[in-house]
Amino acid sequence: MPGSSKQVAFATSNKGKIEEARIVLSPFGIAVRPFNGKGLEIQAETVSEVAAFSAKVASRTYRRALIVEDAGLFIESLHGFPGPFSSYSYKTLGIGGLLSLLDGTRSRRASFKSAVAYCDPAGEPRVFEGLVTGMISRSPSGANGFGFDPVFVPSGSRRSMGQLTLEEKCEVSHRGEALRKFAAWYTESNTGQLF
Ligand code: ITT
Repeated sequence: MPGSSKQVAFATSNKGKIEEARIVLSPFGIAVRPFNGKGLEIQAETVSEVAAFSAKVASRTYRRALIVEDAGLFIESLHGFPGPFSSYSYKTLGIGGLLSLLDGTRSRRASFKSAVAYCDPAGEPRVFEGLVTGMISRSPSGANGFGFDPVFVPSGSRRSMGQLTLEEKCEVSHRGEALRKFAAWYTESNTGQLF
């Protein structure tokens, strides 16, 4: 029912993702309910496969409709690393370790990819993708956002995502794009709880 208010459960352990989803989805009249039950995460080459699998398993396990989002940082000169290993790389290498891997490399081009997967207990997952291209800076700057934001400078920006407000980040980010695609479908579809 277009124009009506809906809500969606977002299964994630990352509070930053919840904040960003609220910023992007509230103008569509979609309220975000954090849900602590993401379940299994497979290792796969694409964020879409990971998100689709997690959403399907979690929706069946918890018997509820929900979204899951998987994201990763893909660095060209490292052949796409950390990509699907972004979460693990952030926890182990950290920002400093990632910058060391780029010492002496000429190209610092990179992109963030996001996949938002929606699934209900009886259905198959629907996946919405987003991408932002940019560069890895030589040193971190800014304290906003999370993860690798302080070293990622989106194309056309002079500031890192860590220096952008969350609203500015969401206008250009991979997650913002994927969530807006999800919202366009969700507001028009018959699915989702009205409140
Ligand atoms: P959930 O799986 O519980 O949702 P997570 O933080 O583990 O939370 P991902 O596996 O999707 O989420 O994210 C992989 C990592 O990629 C994440 O931990 C960050 O280090 C990095 N990352 C993803 N999106 C990012 C963003 O918008 N800004 C900065 N770093 C990001």
